Amino acid sequence: MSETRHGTVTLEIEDGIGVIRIDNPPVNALSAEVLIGLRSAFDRAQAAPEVNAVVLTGNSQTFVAGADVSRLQKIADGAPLDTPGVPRLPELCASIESSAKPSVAAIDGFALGGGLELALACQGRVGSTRCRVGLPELALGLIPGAGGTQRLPRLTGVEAAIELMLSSRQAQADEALRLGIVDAIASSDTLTAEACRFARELADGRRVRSETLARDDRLESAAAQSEIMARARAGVAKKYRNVTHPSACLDAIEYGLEHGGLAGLERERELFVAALASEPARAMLHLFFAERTSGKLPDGIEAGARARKLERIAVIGGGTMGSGIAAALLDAGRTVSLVETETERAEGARARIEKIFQSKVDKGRLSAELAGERLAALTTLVGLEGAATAELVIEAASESVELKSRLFAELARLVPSDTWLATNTSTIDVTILADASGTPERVLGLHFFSPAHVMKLVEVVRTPRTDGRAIAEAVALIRSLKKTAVIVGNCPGFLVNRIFMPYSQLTGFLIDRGVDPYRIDRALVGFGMPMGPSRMSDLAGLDVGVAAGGILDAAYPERSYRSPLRRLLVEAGRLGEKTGLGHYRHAGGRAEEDPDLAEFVQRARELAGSPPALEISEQEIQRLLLFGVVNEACRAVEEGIVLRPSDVDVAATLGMGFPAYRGGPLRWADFIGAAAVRAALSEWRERFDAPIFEPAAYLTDCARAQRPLL
Ligand code: 3H9
Repeated sequence: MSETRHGTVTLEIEDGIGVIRIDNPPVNALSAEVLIGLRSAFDRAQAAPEVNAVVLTGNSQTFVAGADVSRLQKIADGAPLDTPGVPRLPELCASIESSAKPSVAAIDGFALGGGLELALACQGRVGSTRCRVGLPELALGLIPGAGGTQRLPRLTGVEAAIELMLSSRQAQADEALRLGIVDAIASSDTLTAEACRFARELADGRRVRSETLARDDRLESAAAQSEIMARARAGVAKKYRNVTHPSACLDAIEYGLEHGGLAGLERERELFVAALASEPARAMLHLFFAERTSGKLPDGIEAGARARKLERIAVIGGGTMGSGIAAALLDAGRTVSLVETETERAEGARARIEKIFQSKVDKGRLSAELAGERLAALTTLVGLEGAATAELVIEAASESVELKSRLFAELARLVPSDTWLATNTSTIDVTILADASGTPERVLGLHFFSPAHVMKLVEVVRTPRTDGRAIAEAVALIRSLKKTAVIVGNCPGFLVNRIFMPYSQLTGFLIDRGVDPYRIDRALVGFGMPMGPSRMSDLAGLDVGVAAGGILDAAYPERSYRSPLRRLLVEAGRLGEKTGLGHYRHAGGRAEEDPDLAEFVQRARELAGSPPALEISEQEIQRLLLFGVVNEACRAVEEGIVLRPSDVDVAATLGMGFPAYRGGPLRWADFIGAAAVRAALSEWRERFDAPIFEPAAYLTDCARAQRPLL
């Protein structure tokens, strides 16, 4: 056996096979060094007379997770597309595909994006039972750029390829085999040997060699293809707003079907380069790293060896939130005791949790067997004693300071001294509960968003006295639930509710100035929010919103604005979806505009002192509301509520549905420019004589120094 090293890539030659192994932790991304190493190892294998075929593989963790995203981010921000001396991935794929000696990819772990594209260019693919393959480029605002749009459809058929690319999802081994992405499956232990056998069979003609790009055996008929494309285009037009990369992906696929794979590769390249230079790609690449940074612990907190894996967790209160939290914990294999005040309520909570699991089974996301196992780890009981052996207690009782304070005092006496006590409050000052417990170092906030088993964001709230280990262990727990933790300081509204406070206040501000609430909603949906502010208020419940708004107004009185509208609606019993009437009329899951709302709006305007009506464009509506969010986010940054500005963007996209293709409030504001945002706020501050528009110091500093907010 001979071995040569090419940076992070090695070439081992044994029994006629050249095994090229990529080892670039953590995820084997295709960095410049890997690309150079691959080119050099591949050329050497092709040139070596003793090599008959090549096996391309990764390390024990992963095959290749794709192009180096940090490099893509630099290009998106203006760096040159190519680096002298570094091979381009599409060209590397082309030479693998057309080389005289066949190549087989041995895929263990992830083959994503450019990683899968490398494998698709090989003449065969063997996956391990733990392989996961996918083309997630669309989730980064891109399209596959190294042949994915051409080669994948030729292996799986157009329909399956489109579904995989548009969803950005990963397929596991059995599905990859069924779809034709891999030709065979082996265990991780035997993977390389199996791939070598496969490669030998190709080399000596026992297996027919076929280039992916030349294949058409899996492609649907021309008529079926045009039907599939038309359906996909209609779906894309319906689902995506303000972005063009999903339809660019379809363009590349269609071009290749019409003009052949080689022409398709060229078209793909042009569209990939255009997507990479676009604002959505810059925004989504920013979020990719922001999300991975958000759970990083602040200086002074050791994440290391002492962090326990929290296994036994008690949830106090089995309402919608408590049940959702319990379901998320059970789903990640934790043991949960759910504590209620009465047997009937405990049974209600169990039924809610069972329903969540049943729906996963019905949708095919979980086997009935595993759902049964997960539910077997749930105990529902009456009385706080049920929390006595927990390592973490998450309190999700009703939003009452008295009730929660009493619970924290009792829990602190009951549970072992190293049990953390977390509250899921969204409005109560965590230090009050910390003081009530008598052991403030054990107390933190874990603010899940509703529905808790679905929403990805959890705000981990630390008070000045929370033990760093509590934060470290809670963050590790949240990550294990496949959720994203953002560590925030304790303040009214924490992060998301606080920065979106002006969003709802300024909606009222515009309504009081004669702007139609439905028009405001449409403008914000046009911007990319999942729903407008009035529709959202109906969903959350107007009574809940008025109560929470009251707390925030009291906490930040110097810059608060409240229209009387929501209070009037609550007084009339119009509480939103739950009563069938709010800003909208709700029936059968649909929300319809209600002509009767005009009367309430009229009264609200009178109560607000009948301010003059405002002429305002759709873009100004969006900016007025969302610059308010940016401004409050700047305050959160300057007060140290977040550890880093990019945490704001992560929280706003995951917690409020701020469109990812705009990168979050601060990235979006940076696209516009801090100075322009500040100038608009100052102008409104003066024109309306309204303190709610007063620019934050951080915004002013960045604007003056011509510095980005991020
Ligand atoms: C592409 O391929 C374009 C081509 O079509 C065309 C090219 C011409 N690059 O997520 P984790 C880092 S587009 C650089 O926490 P996990 C990540 O930042 C690409 N770095 O791990 C983190 O660093 P740190 C298409 C990357 O186990 C560390 O690795 N591919 C990359 O939860 C661990 O990451 C994708 O979109 C990368 N490609 O999940 C796949 N990937 O420790 C992107 C990760 O310093 N990656 N890092 O914070 C993933 O989806 C997940 O990382 C993966 C592992 C599922 C692989």
